[in-house]
Amino acid sequence: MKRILLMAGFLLLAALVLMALLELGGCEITRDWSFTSEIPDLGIDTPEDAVKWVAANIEYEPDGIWNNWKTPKRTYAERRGDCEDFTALWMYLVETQTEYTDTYLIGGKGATDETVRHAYGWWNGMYYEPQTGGWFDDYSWAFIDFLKYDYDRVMWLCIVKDLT
Ligand SMILES: [Ca+2]
Ligand SMILES: [Ca+2]
Repeated sequence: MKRILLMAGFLLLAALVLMALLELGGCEITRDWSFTSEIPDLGIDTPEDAVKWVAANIEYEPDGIWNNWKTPKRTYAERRGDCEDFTALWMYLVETQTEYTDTYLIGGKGATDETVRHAYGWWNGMYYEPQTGGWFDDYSWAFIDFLKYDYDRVMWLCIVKDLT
């Protein structure tokens, strides 16, 4: 009898472990590994179209404790994110829906307050602010650049840092 109970206990434990693994697997499956575009054609032809589209359609939502880099498809699907998510989506739309490439994400510090950290876009000598839909040839009145990541790096960061 004791043996049977022990066996039943082991089976139950194994089942729970298996369910936990499947559950984790389920989370993995919902993540965006492929980057093949499921975002429909949004009628975007230029980086300016893309920045206007993102500003008009994505709502600002701050990250929690972690700085979570969402994949562009997820930001698109949820219609919300914060600065790096806005910028990654802008880059993705430019790179996949226009004839233009070589977009960058810029990390900036506040021009008057260095503790402020912000992400925005850059392409061909122009700064793009996807939270407001504007673009400028000089953004130093607001932010001082401190890092510049290319498209591949940003898409990779969106995979490894999309943790929720
Ligand atoms: Ca963030
Ligand atoms: Ca984020």
